[in-house]
Amino acid sequence: MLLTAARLSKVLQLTLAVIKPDAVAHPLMMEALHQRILENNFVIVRCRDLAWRKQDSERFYAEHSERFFYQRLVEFMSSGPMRAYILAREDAIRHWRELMGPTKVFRARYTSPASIRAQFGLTDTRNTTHGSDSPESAQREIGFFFPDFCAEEWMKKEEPSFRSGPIHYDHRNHVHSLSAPS
Ligand code: 3AN
Repeated sequence: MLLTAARLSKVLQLTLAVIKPDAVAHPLMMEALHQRILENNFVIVRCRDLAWRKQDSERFYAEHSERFFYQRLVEFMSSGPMRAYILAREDAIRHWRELMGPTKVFRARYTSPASIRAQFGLTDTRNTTHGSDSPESAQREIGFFFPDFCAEEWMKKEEPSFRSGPIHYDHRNHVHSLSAPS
């Protein structure tokens, strides 16, 4: 698929998106979520499938360690495979969070019925997806999931070309690139 990205004039912003174990467990749901990413004009900069040990989960969610749902969250996030993405778009953080909808699934169904959490979420913990909530957390979370990725370098060297396009979608690796996949 060829995307002509000349439409984009604002600088692309990076965010970290995760498809959580409840959704990855259902291949059709995972495919539907992947399509939502593509349909909503996100550039998929990186994509990786992984699983967490309990310690990874505890470290990632350390800020919630005093909350009543912490243990449940930690167990859940290390209960099976996940898929992580680095996404780029103008205002990527806000757009991805809007697409996910509110944290609480019942609220999402009521206030944002078209959102991902409204449509696919099971409970307030098993709510399908994660998204960074600020540029600072995006930077930290991208580093957590993609330690070899240098956001600063990508913004300097790749962002202008991805913004002005054309860009291609590589079906095999589930990412966009500047050159057509061979
Ligand atoms: P969000 O993921 O929408 O930014 P946070 O950062 O407040 O929400 O919470 C992190 C994760 O903790 C949520 N995605 C959800 O899995 C879980 N969580 C948050 N609030 C609750 C709650 N009231 N009950 C159960 N789990 C929750």
